[in-house]
Amino acid sequence: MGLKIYLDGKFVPEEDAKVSVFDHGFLYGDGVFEGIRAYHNSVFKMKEHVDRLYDSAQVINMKIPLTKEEMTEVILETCRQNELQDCYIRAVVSRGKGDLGLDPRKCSVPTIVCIASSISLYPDELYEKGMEVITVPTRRNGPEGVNPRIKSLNYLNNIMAKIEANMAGVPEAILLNQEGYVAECTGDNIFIVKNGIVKTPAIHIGLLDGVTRNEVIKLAKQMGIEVQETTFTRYDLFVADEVFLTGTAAELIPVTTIDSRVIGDGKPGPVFNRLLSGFRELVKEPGAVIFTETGKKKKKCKK
Ligand code: PXG
Repeated sequence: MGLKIYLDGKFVPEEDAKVSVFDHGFLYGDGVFEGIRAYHNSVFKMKEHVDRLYDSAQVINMKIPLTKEEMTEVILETCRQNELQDCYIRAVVSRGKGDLGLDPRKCSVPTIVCIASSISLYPDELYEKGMEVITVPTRRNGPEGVNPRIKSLNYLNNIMAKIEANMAGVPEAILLNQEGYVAECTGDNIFIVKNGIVKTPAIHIGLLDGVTRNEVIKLAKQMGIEVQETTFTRYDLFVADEVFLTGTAAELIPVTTIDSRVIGDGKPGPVFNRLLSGFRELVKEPGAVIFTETGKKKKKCKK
């Protein structure tokens, strides 16, 4: 059975979910998005994702024609329409339909899409054995260009890095910034552990302010582990005791080799294991509820 997609105020079957070829999201990558996850009938960190979506839109000077409350409801209703209680949700807002010129003033209304689908996860084996990654020649966009804090529809920088990872036969790539400091991966943030201290690149060096990243920082602090948001290089990656990645899809995933160097003792480390267990407890806490008892009753009444 196909998905029901939210498109500009309506739910339509996926085969009818079509956007104009004059949409500036298509022509120029002019727009913003979020990747969100629902666990056991509840959307994880809804507010954080909706806030980031509106911040991204604000920075590109695009007014989303829904309030945050309405957007929250669109996301929940998309899960309901597809009867999904554990899923990956993609909310997309593009500049909308314009003409062939790049002037956004020609686009009168942003296009809003929300998709909820089953999630494709990394295989369990990677969580147990760890992942091989490489650093790639493509550098992360600098904050003075398209700031990586904007979760924009222009992911070419990350896609270039992903191609380089694909060519090397590994699932993820680490991007450095223009100065050679470690920034992040194509769709994940990065952490290292050295002498019991958890370190992750500071936001200002140019990376996405990841929702999972922030939860992991909070968790580590709650566990009494020192956390530093700082700068570090490939050297620090190679000599780290542990390296792991964080993201909505991946949650926390251990890295065991980088550019063929074995990290630590080549298996997921103790700090990683504690943080992953902590995170998996966190996702069980109730968040924005998809199906409430009253919601279910309402659905029945309509039939
Ligand atoms: N950095 C980048 C560049 C991202 O796109 C993250 C970090 C992690 O952030 P969150 O907020 O999810 O903890 C992301 C988000 C995919 C996919 O299909 C993943 C992301 C975005 C788009 C697609 O793997 N990750």
